[in-house]
Amino acid sequence: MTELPRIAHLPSVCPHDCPSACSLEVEVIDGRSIGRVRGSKRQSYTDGVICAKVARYSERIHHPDRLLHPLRRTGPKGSGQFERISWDEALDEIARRFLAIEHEHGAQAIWPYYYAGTMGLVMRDGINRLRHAKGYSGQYSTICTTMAWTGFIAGTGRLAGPDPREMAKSDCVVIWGTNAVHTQVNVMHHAVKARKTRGAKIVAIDIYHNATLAQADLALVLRPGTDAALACAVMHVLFRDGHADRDYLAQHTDAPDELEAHLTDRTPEWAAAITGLEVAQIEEFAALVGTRKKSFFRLGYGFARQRNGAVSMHAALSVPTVTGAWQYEGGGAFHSNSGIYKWRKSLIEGLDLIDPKIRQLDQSQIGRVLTGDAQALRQGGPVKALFIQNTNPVSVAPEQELVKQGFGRDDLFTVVHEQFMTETAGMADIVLPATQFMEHDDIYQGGGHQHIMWGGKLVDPPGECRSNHEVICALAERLGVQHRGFQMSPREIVDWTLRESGRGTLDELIANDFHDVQPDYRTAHYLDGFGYRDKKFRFKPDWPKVPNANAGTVGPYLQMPTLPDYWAVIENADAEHPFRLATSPARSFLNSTFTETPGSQKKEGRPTLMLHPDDAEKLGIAADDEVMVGNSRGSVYLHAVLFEGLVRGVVIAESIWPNAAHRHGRGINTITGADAVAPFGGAAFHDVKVWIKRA
Ligand SMILES: Nc1nc2c(c(=O)[nH]1)N[C@H]1C(S)=C(S)[C@@H](COP(=O)(O)OP(=O)(O)OC[C@H]3O[C@@H](n4cnc5c(=O)[nH]c(N)nc54)[C@H](O)[C@@H]3O)O[C@H]1N2
Ligand SMILES: Nc1nc2c(c(=O)[nH]1)N[C@H]1C(S)=C(S)[C@@H](COP(=O)(O)OP(=O)(O)OC[C@H]3O[C@@H](n4cnc5c(=O)[nH]c(N)nc54)[C@H](O)[C@@H]3O)O[C@H]1N2
Ligand code: SF4
Ligand SMILES: [Mo]
Repeated sequence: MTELPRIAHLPSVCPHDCPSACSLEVEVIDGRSIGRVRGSKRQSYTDGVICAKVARYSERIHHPDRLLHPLRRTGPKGSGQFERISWDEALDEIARRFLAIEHEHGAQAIWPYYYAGTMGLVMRDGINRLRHAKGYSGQYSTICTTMAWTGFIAGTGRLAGPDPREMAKSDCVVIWGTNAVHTQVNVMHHAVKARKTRGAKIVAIDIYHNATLAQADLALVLRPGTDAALACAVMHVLFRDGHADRDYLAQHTDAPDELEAHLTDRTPEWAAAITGLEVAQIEEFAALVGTRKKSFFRLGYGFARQRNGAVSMHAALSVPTVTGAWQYEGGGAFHSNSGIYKWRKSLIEGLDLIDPKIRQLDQSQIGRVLTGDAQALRQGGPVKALFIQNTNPVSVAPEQELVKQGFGRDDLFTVVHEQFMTETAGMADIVLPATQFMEHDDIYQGGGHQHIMWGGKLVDPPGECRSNHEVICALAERLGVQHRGFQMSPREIVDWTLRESGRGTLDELIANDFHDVQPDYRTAHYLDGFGYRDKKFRFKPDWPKVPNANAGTVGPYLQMPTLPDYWAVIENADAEHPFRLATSPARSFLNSTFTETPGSQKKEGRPTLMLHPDDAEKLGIAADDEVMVGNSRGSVYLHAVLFEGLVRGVVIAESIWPNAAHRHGRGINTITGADAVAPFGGAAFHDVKVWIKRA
């Protein structure tokens, strides 16, 4: 190996679950420790910009509380009493218990459970190879993307859109239902470029006057779950004022005349009553996107985390279709590029071993699954063992009371592979210490952009930490299952996957750190047609048939509106629950990650509830008072922050704090619901009716 200078600047990739998937430049000191982390200037979507929490990553990688050794529980479940054991003892015990459970209850009694704590393809998805090789229960991953992706694909037929760097070439950037300043800072970077260089307007649409709206030229604060009403009224005005591109509509869409007729009575007055916006605001927004054909709609996840979320996403997506914005550089709509990569994942995930008869358990319903809900178990036997990587359900999953009951079961054997003693690890029987991204090799892709990126190992892990891949392979050996993926290194797996997917070789990727795989302009703008066989955009999607992966229909999908419309299936406020709560993301946390770093803790302070001063007064609540917020699922304690930038009756708890940061250890997901959202499932984290009182 060549001698490195005392401080080397080495390339890497942020592995966290964030659409920005930033290319990084990391200061590595003496080949051993991490200094500052910066955004790569070479990768043109990152363009030198990253968020503050990752810039101070040395706090997280060199954190004194990192797990360093395997642990076995010695006290009661959740007591925090563990003893140190060796890796061999840990792996032998896991294998012995898994085999015994399989023998007694069948392989489907074991549920490997994972999510996107790392977005590296090998480390994130390798768990599925073990799952498929053993015939363990499947995971239907619904906690994040299901409603948003379904709503987008419903219109376009494909999960892709114009090059997101085109935001900088737009005349109007519409940031809808994403708090980009918190959740994907690069969107702001490109949008602000457009404002500086060409006088573009930035429109931001949310349910509170958040950090993104503070930077917008037009900030629209509407009632939660009413976005489709706004979209319909905007389209009404576009048709009324001659800003609909009728030639484009005739050529590229399925039912423009029906849409126009349907919108006749979806007036700004109609939408104002539903959304709480002023008629003049709706008119102003419609005039902006009607006259500025280069309008770029950057559609986020947040507004789809409502029980009508798929319908809202599809309605918002329909607006640039009516104006024909897709035809222009800097115009159209973008949500995610996850559809462009088309990986061959048979080696990573062991897809050749899948048995389609095995049940798929809903990730979001882990509380119901573990407490024996027959429907959640798909009428099958109980789950007797969990094997968890890259996720922290005893904090982030809805219906926490059930989740905690489930994890507390004495007859459940739980293994958690983690970097920290999270609230999930705290409930485990065996805890295994995991590497962080700079301590292992992996490949990454951008959801909010179009790069494939290499993140190589930069430093040795502390203590006895092992990567997900190492653990999966070691378990496979002890469980007696075969697949060549278990015999290969991450580098070999990545090289094979790249070659088979037509993306060159690993050496080529490493030589350049990343590849820009943006589809050509005509494809990205759907100029030669949308993703459906007849090439038409769907204003009238056939909801049950929308091509979003492994979907079975759930919820009131038969009542979904056929054309874009306000669909009143949200948890509307009622006499006992006069308020609507959303659990919007905090800036310095990323889900439950970074709740352990001092820099982030200091920035966030304590768990709070933002409420309108008039609502507070009515409830006799003053700033800083402790308040109780609840519904039929339970109740939580937070501290009041009075905030004018809210619609009356709406409250926000920026999240996700550990349960332990709240009184009685009951965190915000105590009161969120796990009922599956139509048409294909998902959790409506921002759609919660509650009562509020002074504690
Ligand atoms: N700092 C930080 N960054 C993150 C995360 C984090 O927790 N913190 N999480 C990461 C993950 S896993 C994901 S999936 C992405 C998600 O990132 P986003 O796409 O930004 O989605 P959300 O974070 O769910 O919510 C975004 C906004 O939607 C708003 N919202 C809620 N309901 C409605 C509604 O009915 N209408 C409208 N118009 N707006 C509504 C919320 O108030 C919030 O401001 O962010 C990632 N990045
Ligand atoms: N109330 C409310 N709840 C929400 C949301 C919300 O907006 N509001 N958002 C939801 C969304 S969008 C999502 S995506 C989920 C996300 O929820 P989670 O999937 O739980 O995401 P994180 O909290 O970031 O937890 C990821 C965990 O993975 C671990 N990890 C990271 N890298 C590795 C690795 O290489 N190996 C191993 N073994 N572990 C690793 C980290 O230490 C961390 O504890 O939360 C959901 N929950
Ligand atoms: S913005 Fe997102 S991808 Fe970029 S460094 Fe921060 S968390 Fe990572
Ligand atoms: Mo997410």
